[in-house]
Amino acid sequence: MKTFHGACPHDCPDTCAWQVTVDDEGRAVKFEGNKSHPFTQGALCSKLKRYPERVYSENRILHPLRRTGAKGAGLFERISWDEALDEMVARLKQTMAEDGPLAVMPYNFAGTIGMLQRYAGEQFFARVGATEMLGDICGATACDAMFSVTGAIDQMDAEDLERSRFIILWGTNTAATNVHLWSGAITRARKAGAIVVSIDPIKTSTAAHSDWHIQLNPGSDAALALAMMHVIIRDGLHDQAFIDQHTLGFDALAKRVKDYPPEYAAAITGIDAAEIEKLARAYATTAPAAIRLLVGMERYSNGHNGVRAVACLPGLIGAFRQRGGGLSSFMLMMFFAAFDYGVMMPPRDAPPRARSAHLAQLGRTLTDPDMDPPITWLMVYNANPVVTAANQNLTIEGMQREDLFTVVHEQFMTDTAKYADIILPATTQFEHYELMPSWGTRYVALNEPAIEPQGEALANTEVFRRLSARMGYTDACLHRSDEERIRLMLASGHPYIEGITFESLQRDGWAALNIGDFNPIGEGNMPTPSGKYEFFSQTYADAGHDPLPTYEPIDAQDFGRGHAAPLHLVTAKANHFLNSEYVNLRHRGTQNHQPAVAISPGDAAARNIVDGDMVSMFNRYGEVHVVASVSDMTRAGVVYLPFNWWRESTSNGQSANALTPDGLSRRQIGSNAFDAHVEIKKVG
Ligand SMILES: Nc1nc2c(c(=O)[nH]1)N[C@H]1C(S)=C(S)[C@@H](COP(=O)(O)OP(=O)(O)OC[C@H]3O[C@@H](n4cnc5c(=O)[nH]c(N)nc54)[C@H](O)[C@@H]3O)O[C@H]1N2
Ligand SMILES: Nc1nc2c(c(=O)[nH]1)N[C@H]1C(S)=C(S)[C@@H](COP(=O)(O)OP(=O)(O)OC[C@H]3O[C@@H](n4cnc5c(=O)[nH]c(N)nc54)[C@H](O)[C@@H]3O)O[C@H]1N2
Ligand code: SF4
Ligand SMILES: [Mo]
Repeated sequence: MKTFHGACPHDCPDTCAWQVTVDDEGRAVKFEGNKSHPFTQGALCSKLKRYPERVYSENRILHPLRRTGAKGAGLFERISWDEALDEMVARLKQTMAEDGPLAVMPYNFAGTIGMLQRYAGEQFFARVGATEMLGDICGATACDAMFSVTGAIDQMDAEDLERSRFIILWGTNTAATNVHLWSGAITRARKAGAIVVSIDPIKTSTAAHSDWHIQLNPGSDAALALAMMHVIIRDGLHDQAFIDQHTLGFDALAKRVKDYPPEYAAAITGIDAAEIEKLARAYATTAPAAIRLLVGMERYSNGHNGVRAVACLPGLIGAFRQRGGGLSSFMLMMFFAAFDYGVMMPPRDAPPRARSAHLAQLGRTLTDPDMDPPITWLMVYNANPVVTAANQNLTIEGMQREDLFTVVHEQFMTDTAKYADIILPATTQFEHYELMPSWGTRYVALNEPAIEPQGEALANTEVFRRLSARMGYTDACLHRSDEERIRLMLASGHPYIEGITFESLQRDGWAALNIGDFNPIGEGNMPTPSGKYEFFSQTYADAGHDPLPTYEPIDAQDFGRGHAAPLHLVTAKANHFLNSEYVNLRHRGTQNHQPAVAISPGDAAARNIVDGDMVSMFNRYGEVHVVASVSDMTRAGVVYLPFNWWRESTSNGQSANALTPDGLSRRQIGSNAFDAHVEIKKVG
């Protein structure tokens, strides 16, 4: 028996550390959370408790495969790694020679957020000179908006929420998406008397278990925040000393918020003016007060406005002065600072990429007639865009192109893998090395391979080493071993990781970054252009946006059938799945076995829909057939369908992203705008 340290690879803020015990035959026989890890304390979430089932699933892809049927039909034959790599490289060379390297594109996202496997292909595709995938479908808009106000993304250690006495979970479903923060710091704060408020159009498990649920209209957060600022300034509840010393643009902000009396915001948000007043006063008079936000709010064409307005609130009341007060969100930058990410990134002197495409718009990129050259060689890894990218039907139209050669590196036969010409088998976290940063905690973890790769599975890093060798690329950075890369990333010399070595991580499994009493902007010195907390942003003004926080309505959707679609669709995460992962591993009876759309009793009655009816949700982008769940989970005019489900889960083979447009936030840099409206009718 031997025990190995590891950590969860998923795009989840908790980054739990674990231990795997392997028997003499090399099989993982015991799997548990690492009890010494301060954030996880040995408890894995319900999804990950079943990770060994994922590793040993009979549905794993264990050998390279070549397509034998139509694209999407899921018919494949087994081939060898040599055949697979030869074919990929022959096609790659041909594409580069005939159409140029820009016809080549990677699509890589959040299947693992480890530093090795996530960034494994960056240097290779830079060497090819491929079209670059830019943007993000997770957090870019929110980060940009917070940045424009405070100059920082990491502004509070999430664990300091324990010290808060008023916690607003603003568009984040903490109990489901950030389970250890909920069961840890937030629960401890509540025991000490903290009030927890959830601001969410959906009565999520978080909202249902909070002290106060503000169930506003989707995309109306900026109006709510501006009205709160109206009340705070009107009633003199702002922190004038903090404002005078540390902020920029207060007078302009005070003038702006005069336009947002609570009555006006009530009409936009659907929240009573009296409730807005009460919220504003409670927030401004209970210290320390913290706002926590992740991605819920950013998902609209006006998402940047929402996050920007919300990010102004803590500056107005000087919430950062005290630990436990301020704005808690992604803790990203400390990791980028601490580790030498250059080990995984293209060399600084690499020629600039001549073309980029937005990650959130795969379908558009693959079908755009103006793409010259069009993408004809695509490699998808760490991602399942047929399920997770907006405008599913357009993604499929693109993936179906006969002149497109597609490679998918996967653990399972996903909806995306079915469109591949070649499928490569990928290892799981039990089978490869990984250095796991965390975007929700101060902890880093080492993941050691505990078992041999299953079947012929290979790690992402190994695939790119082999591709590099076959392409004749001799650059040293393309051929480093995983262990060598981890050691180099740890050799940055940054004070955050002083004393953290490969050996110390091997011994303990995890380490805390040396960030001390983390309160980087509590004493001012905001890393903004002005050095102040910017209620007024010249950066926004220069980019043609309103420099002050403002509310703009989200895009009305051209419904394409002669009338405006009346129902707003929210597509967020589901408790039992991690993005599209685990949907294929669900057990009957142990979790939601089929997708359901949550609809309010009034909206259902108006359409003659009763609970349990099979309904069609539709708009100009697609149509999804699911069961209706009539409840008070959503307010009138809003429906909710988790985005995680695969196509096979619905009776007509389309899932939530068949209904989402592939627009971007009006800020242009940043994430998707899922401004989606639908109509619903009974089927059958
Ligand atoms: N169980 C589980 N955990 C996960 C994931 C998962 O799939 N499942 N995914 C992981 C990933 S990749 C991420 S990025 C994080 C994200 O973590 P969260 O940001 O917490 O996740 P979401 O569920 O996308 O969105 C949060 C909430 O925003 C609400 N919301 C939607 N529109 C609005 C709006 O206009 N205003 C407001 N105020 N709220 C709105 C949604 O109803 C939802 O409850 O979770 C991670 N953790
Ligand atoms: N409508 C709507 N759409 C959304 C969202 C939403 O809230 N609403 N949320 C968005 C968000 S926040 C995110 S982060 C994205 C996530 O979108 P994706 O990045 O596509 O995430 P996953 O669904 O987790 O798919 C990752 C795939 O990578 C595979 N994988 C895991 N580990 C490895 C590995 O080591 N190597 C290889 N080669 N493959 C591996 C998994 O088997 C899985 O199929 O979805 C976004 N899409
Ligand atoms: S998905 Fe999140 S909560 Fe679950 S084990 Fe992984 S890091 Fe922990
Ligand atoms: Mo995400």
